Parts: sequence; C-alpha cells; structure tokens
Amino acid sequence: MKITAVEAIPFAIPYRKPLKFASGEVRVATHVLVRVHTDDGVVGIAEAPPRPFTYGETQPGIVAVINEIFAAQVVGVSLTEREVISARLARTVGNPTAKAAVDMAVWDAFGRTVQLPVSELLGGFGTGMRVSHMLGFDDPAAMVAEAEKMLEIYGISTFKVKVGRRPVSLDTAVVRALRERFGANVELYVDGNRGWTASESLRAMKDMDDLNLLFAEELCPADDVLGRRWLVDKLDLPFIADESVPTAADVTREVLAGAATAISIKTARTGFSGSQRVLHLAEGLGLEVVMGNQIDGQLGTACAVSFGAAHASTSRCAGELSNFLDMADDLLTEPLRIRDGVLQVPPGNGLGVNVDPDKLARYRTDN
Ligand code: MUC
Ligand code: MG
Repeated sequence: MKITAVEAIPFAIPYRKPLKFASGEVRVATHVLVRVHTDDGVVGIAEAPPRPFTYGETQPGIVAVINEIFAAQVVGVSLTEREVISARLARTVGNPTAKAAVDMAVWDAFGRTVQLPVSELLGGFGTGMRVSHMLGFDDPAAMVAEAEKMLEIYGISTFKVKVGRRPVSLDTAVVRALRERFGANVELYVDGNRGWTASESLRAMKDMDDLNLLFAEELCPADDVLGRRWLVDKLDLPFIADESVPTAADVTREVLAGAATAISIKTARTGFSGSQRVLHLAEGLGLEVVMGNQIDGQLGTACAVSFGAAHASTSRCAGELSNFLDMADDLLTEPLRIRDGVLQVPPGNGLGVNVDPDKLARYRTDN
C-alpha cells in the first residue's frame, strides 16, 4: 500500500454557459487531475479546481506545488498513514485545493486497495444526497428559466442564488421572481461571495424578509470584522461562512467571533481528512453545515457526494452537486446522473469513478 508516485495533470474543458458571481466568473474548467500510484499497481484519482479569486491558487501553481513539494512528502508513505500525509502537507501554508486533491486521491487509492467505497470508509450514513443547484448571475427571467429547467429535467428543487456586486435591487428581484414562480415548492438561499457591504446586506435581507430563505452565505467580507458581526447578529437565519473558513482553525475564529453561524464544507478545499475535521468541529459547536461546490467537475462532485452522503449532518440539507451540468464534457468514463433531485454515490470501490484515457488525452494541456 505504499505510494510510489504522484502525478498532477492540467486539463481544460470549456463551460457551455459561464458561471458568474460576485467574486469572479468561470468559462473554462482549467483543473488539475491528481493521480496517486501505489506499489500494488493501484491508482487513486481526484481533481483540484484553481480559484484564483478565492484562494489565490492557479493551475500552474497547483501543478508546481504538487510536483515540487507534495509529491516528495507522500512518496514512500502507506495509504493507511493518511494522518502522516496530512501533517506533512500542513507544513506548507495555503494551497487548499492542491492539498485536498492529494488527500482525496490517497483515499480513493485506499478504497480501491481494500475494495470498499470511500463513502463507506468515511461513515456510510447514506447512498446519495438531495441536490442544490447554484444559479449564476443573469437577468431575473433567465435565472428563473434555468431553475425551471433544473426542476423539470433533474427534479432539483433547492437553489442557491448568487448575489452581490450588482445593484441590490436586481439581486432581490431575482430571488422574488423565483419565489413567485415556484411558491413553496422550492428551497432558496443566497450567496454574496463578499460582494455587499454589511449595511447593503442587511437592507437586502430585510427586503427579502417575506421570501422564506434557508440561509445567507458570505454576503460581506469576514475582514469587515465589526460590520460582519453586526450583520450576523441582526439576521434571523443561519449565516454560512464559505471562503472565509478554508481550515478548521478559521471555522473556530469566525464562529467564536460571531461572524458566522453555519459552515459550507467543500471537499475541493479540505479534502476528506480536513472536511472531517471541519464537520466534527461544526457538530461539536452545534452548527448547521451545507456541502458546497467549488465549481467542481464530475470527479470533484463524486468526491463531494461521497463525503456528504457518508455523514448524517451533511445529508440533512441538499448539497451543491450540479454545476458540472454546465460543462461541455468531462473526464469520466460514466457520467454522473442526477435523477429526481438526487445524486447517488457512484457504486464501486474508492470513489467509484474512472477517467476515460481518450478524454484525458483530448483535454490535457501539458503535451
Ligand atoms: C461558492 O459557493 O461561493 C464561487 C466562488 C467560489 O470560490 O466557489 C464558488 C461557489
Ligand atoms: Mg459560497
């Protein structure tokens, strides 16, 4: 079970429809496929999605940190020594999605080696999750039309609406239009990606008071320290910290400061080992959690559903597991399918998914 090599392969797959939000936009999935090889001939896989506007990572940076630092730290270590790997990767600050992908590829290799699904190794609570779809910026009619399509084709009835940086009245008009179109048949929440000030956030939330929102996520920056506490104290719904809590320590800081009352868990940034730390911390503190989406491809989404379905508290809310639907193609041999609003954990050992070599040859950008 010893790791013999780690590969970091950049690839690029365009989106049919770009996703736009307050902190940036994504037109092409310029991700990094990570492969961990063992002396048993097993290969574990995961993907790292660079989000320069969120964590400062870039595709070449992820490839470089894995090739130049992380690979040497994990080669020779056994798949059973995942805490050794976590401790070694933790010597380097930052680089959350690069570390997460190495961690998840190791878990995948471990699952394949012991011939069990990662989701069962992690906790085995359930076999699938309800799906929440993230609606990127557009005009109200187009965002309602996208929600209609998601409900009709995939049965998805939970929507996270991107807000912030645009005129507040446009954002609130979108949420109102969604509630008017679907009534009580859908769940709605909003994510500002730090795009409003604290006072804009409060005005917007008051304006949407009658719209029965589930959550408000990262409406203003956590670095607006007092403004953010002031806002969170005034809201009567859970305030999700997302990009402000890339580590368990950040969760502690933000929650104890009164700057958040719920947590988005993203396997793309905390892997499986770090996501368990965040989840158990959140449970100990009595916080609600949501499985978030780092604008993941299908491999990343397989990781998110494997983790989310594995635990009771991550299974309560719908998980953000659908944005791969907007990609023009993907790397997997068997596409993930959302049916009746649910994504099942892919059956099989490890993550239960495999990379199609022809697709990888077509989309890799390092040759
Ligand atoms: C989200 O929940 O914020 C957009 C930016 C990012 O870092 O993640 C996505 C989704
Ligand atoms: Mg967010």
